[in-house]
Amino acid sequence: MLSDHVLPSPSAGSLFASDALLPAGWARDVLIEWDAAGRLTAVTPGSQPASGTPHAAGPVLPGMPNLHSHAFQRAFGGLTEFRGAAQDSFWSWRTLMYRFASKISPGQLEAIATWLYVEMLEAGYTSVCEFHYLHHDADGRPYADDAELSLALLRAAGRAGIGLTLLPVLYQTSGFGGAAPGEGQRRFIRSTESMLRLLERLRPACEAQGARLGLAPHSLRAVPPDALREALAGLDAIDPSAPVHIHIAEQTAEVDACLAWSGQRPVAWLLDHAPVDARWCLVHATHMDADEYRRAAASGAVAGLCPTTEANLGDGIFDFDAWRAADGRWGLGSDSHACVNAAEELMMLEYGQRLATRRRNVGADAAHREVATALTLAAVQGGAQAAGRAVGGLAAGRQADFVVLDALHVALQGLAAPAMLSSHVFASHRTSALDAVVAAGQPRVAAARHPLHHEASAAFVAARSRLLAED
Ligand code: NGQ
Ligand code: ZN
Repeated sequence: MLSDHVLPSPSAGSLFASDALLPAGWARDVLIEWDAAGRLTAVTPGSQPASGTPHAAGPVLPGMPNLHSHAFQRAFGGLTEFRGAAQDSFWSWRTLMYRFASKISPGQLEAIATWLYVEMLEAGYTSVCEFHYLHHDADGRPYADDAELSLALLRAAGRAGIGLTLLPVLYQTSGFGGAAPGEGQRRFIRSTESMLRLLERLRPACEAQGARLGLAPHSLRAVPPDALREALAGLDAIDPSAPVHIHIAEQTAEVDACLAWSGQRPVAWLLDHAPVDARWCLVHATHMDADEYRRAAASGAVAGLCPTTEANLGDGIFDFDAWRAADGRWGLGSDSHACVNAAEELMMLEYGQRLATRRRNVGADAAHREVATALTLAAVQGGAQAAGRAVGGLAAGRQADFVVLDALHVALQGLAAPAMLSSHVFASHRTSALDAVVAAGQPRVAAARHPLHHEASAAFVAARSRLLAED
């Protein structure tokens, strides 16, 4: 078990940064101030450094919201990178993942998630949307407390000190047209009614922790149309602005199956049958036609891009040019946690686009010439929208979530601030150039380490060893 690590008690604070990345771009001599609730009260460029105000060790960036996580999958990272079938695929990976998921106990989930959230903070993420579908025990029976595993995730986020959007997942079928769920899916299954009861049960616990509660219909494969409608109506009765996330069009086989079932592609079907708007996060949305790119962007929904997982699983490449031409919003998720590092996701996103288009600096835009700057600002904004929390960057009224780069790191030293961020993303080891991470105004990571680093990593390793020994 983990010891009782006590997070610092909330207090107001301030920081002077020679350079800070504000929503409109880089600014000089910025005084950042927040209150005891962890909210920014003022962000003032052109300030004088006052004595007594701490100075940042390098450029200050907005903390990155991670918009898509399946925490338990962190423990089997690296364990599917071998040839199983003659042709391994997303679907053969999923079979291995289900086998692993079938064994995890509540204590193991908590240990895995606590370490994962520590890793996230150490790698520049200050909040996370947890797309949580492991609901029941290994036999598919509800725990004595039906919210057991959801509460384990809430505790893990609370102990690590990362902001949370908890998205309990509705999962009912194994394919389009109401196909019965398989053996490997029994821990995921809930009636719509049981989901709405779970949301009611979780609401006060989330509120107490400053976490946001939303709902995640797993996919159109897993949630039939009637259940989707009823669940959304039930969610609206609880919180009409709660976030809604769904996996969609990640694999071409899903597109083909949806066409066979309905005559429509998944994103087109969803846009025609659900009230998709700015509350929604379309996770992956990899395979859309030109019309779907235009319509999905116009809906105001966020595209939840998970570049390293999409590469790891062989999903395909999102058409970033088409999405941006339509003014689409987007953010980043670490999903299966093959990689847990905000800067590395940015790098992978940009490199995927370079490989596909044979161009460079695809992510730069008219307002920001530096790719890393442009991508960071857009991903923070889209991530905040998907999270349904005020975590959209360094501005008064938002949460004090930020990252301080280490200006003395070899890859950064002597460079101008925008080039430091570029080097952090494209030319450093990407965690080594981080000095400090602050979430909700509280220092979570100092000198690149979270206080729970050793304890939580040891508990993670022990949990993984036990899981593998049961194989
Ligand atoms: C998941 N993961 O729910 O963990 C999915 C796989 C599925 C990703 N799509 C399962 N990356 O989509 O059926
Ligand atoms: Zn996912």
